[in-house]
Amino acid sequence: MMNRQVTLANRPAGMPSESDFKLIETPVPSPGEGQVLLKILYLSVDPYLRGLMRSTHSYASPIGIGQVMAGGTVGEVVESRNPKFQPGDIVESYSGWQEYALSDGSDLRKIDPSAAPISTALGILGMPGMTAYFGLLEIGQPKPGDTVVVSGAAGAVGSAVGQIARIAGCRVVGVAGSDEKVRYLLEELQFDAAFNYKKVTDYQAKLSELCPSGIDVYFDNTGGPITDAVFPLINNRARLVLCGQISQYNLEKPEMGPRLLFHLVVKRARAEGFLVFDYTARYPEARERMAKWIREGKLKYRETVVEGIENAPKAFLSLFRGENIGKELVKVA
Ligand code: NAP
Ligand code: FER
Repeated sequence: MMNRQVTLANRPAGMPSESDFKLIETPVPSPGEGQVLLKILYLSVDPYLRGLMRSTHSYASPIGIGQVMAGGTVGEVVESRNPKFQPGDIVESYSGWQEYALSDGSDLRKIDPSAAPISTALGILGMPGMTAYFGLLEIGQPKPGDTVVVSGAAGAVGSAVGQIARIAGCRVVGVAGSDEKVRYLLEELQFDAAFNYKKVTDYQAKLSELCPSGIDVYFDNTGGPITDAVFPLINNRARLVLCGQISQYNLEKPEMGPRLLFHLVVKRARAEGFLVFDYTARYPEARERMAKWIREGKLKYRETVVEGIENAPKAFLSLFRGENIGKELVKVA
């Protein structure tokens, strides 16, 4: 039996393309003592992978040329030589872009398939959901009545941020890249306001119109000109949550922009970056609250699912074109 895998073929300069990846086949490995064989069912494609495609070191080691692309996965145990796992168990792992993978069990988290669809372990109840929860609640410190602006608002993280801010009693304004996304935010997710940044030229004027009381919390997924437009509108003691800068991930040299930090001085505001991994010990409590909000209908989610391991590169690239609504996933089997 063969294992299809997607490897990194080249380190891209700028926007990656499908030719930067290579689909290969290797024999499905057999589990050794203490190991399990996983059949991957879903894999997650995420913006941070663009950073791992560079040769420079970041929080995780770069992916080597010829190595299997990294990424979060949900799989089924199909063979087990580890007493903690039985065939049929559904687990979250970090197995990357392949159809089968071995694990010694140390990186596996069992998932209860009766509690929620298993794909949510990579989305709303997984890393992106945890990012929204801790980024907004811990770093953003939203108070009832605050105006919260979120960029990348219709994506996996952003769509959860806006809804959690609503649950926290805030007024929520989303920025997203299509009319369909804006409709989704307003009609399905009950955002108070939203606009399509691809159709608006003066972001500051638009935000000022949509945030008549100024901005108390900004949750930044994109950076770039959207973020530039936020600074002049922040209120005293505003919190800028620096979650991601996707507009910058494919640039080869830093973009020159206006120097805006003086706004933080006069508004006594705080801009703080965070990485979700610092909160892993608290994922269980967050997952429980988020699952409850989902059951109560207060927290909705969407997934954009592409089928087949061979389409993983396409799915990944679609993130940078904004083709996804909610969490972008690949259904592997
Ligand atoms: P996502 O939002 O589901 O997908 C990416 C979205 O980014 C696209 O749908 C697209 O939507 C938008 N985008 C792409 N290029 C853009 C550009 N040039 N300007 C503005 N928007 C652009 O992805 P996600 O997984 O939820 O991640 C969102 C952000 O959170 C990313 O920056 C990611 O790196 C960050 N993140 C950080 C952590 C952490 O621990 N700090 C953890 C997870 C994710 P549009 O149609 O709106 O353009
Ligand atoms: C992300 C962007 C960046 C992310 C992690 C990072 C988990 C970390 C980068 C680094 O440490 O260099 O979306 O998600």
